[in-house]
Amino acid sequence: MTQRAELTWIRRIAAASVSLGFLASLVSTASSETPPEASEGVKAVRNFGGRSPLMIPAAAFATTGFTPDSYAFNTYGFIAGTSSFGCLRAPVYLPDGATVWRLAASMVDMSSTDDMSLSLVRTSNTAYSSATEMARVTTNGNTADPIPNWYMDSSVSAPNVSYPEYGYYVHVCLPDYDFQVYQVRIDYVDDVIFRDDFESGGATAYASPLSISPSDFKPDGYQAGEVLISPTDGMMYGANYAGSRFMHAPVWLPDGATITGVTARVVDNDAGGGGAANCASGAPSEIEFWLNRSKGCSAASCRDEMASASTTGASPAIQFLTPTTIDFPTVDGQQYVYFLVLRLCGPWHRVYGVRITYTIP
Ligand SMILES: [Ca+2]
Ligand SMILES: [Ca+2]
Repeated sequence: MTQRAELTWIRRIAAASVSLGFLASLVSTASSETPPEASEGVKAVRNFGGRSPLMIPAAAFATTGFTPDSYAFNTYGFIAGTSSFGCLRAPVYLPDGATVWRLAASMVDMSSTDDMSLSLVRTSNTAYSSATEMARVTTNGNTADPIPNWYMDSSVSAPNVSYPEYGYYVHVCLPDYDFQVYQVRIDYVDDVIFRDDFESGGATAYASPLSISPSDFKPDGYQAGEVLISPTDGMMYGANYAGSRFMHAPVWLPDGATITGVTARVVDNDAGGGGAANCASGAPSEIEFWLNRSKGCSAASCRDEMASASTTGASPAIQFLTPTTIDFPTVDGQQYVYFLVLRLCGPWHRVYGVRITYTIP
């Protein structure tokens, strides 16, 4: 977009905002006269795990945009602070009508001078600048080793989940490299299960396959901009012919489901060895991805690699990368979070999406 075009858009937005107040009043009037059906919210909630608790993987967090280099994602499944202070958010998808009764987070605090807070926040979709902190957990650690602890808050304000009036997210600021976040757990009571035929697999929100688009993937904050998403077809690719870049994405599956397959649709036309059109010499010239699960603890036994696959050679054709085996295929949503890690480097490493098929008991 040219500078002139940008200015035109800014003027249009400014002009439009004058009438937004009027529009907002129309919207709020309309929504109060025509309450949405309860099922509408449920169908919109793709990331709902199926039953309490909702487990949010660290891979779901993204920078708020201020100081994006303030965090790094560790493939063991946690986010760690860096020397820069910065804040992260992750969306929270709960079933419509649920009542939240506890927020918990598995976090590391190795600082004697600082603590870290993580909040569950409700934001209004109709009122300007209206956010409510529903619950908050604060670390009080000062440990020499990065051992995560569970912090919990059972006094929840505004606990009733309501769509489309509100949206929900968790927010955390990492002061520095003494802090880590492993996973977030939200416990709730819900009557949705009994009215949306979840058990028979009939609910739209749970239909297999789970399709994970490139937009679900995030880089470590300090590598922001080194993997890009094409605005025309949504494909993800390396921005330059540098070394390995790791992307991560949360995987939301219903508790109790059995994973039957995982496939990434990719192009690998990078022959390696450096040169004008290949990733840096010494960098792996193959796309590789892993499906992992982790618990909110730091021991090696807390993380399992479930499946992985890698390209070979170079070809401009789209190929389907499908691991031959899947370990721990039964989704244990009571303990584990699930996430994908994907390695790519240059512009000839392209990812079009990942698809996970599963069955519901
Ligand atoms: Ca502390
Ligand atoms: Ca290759």
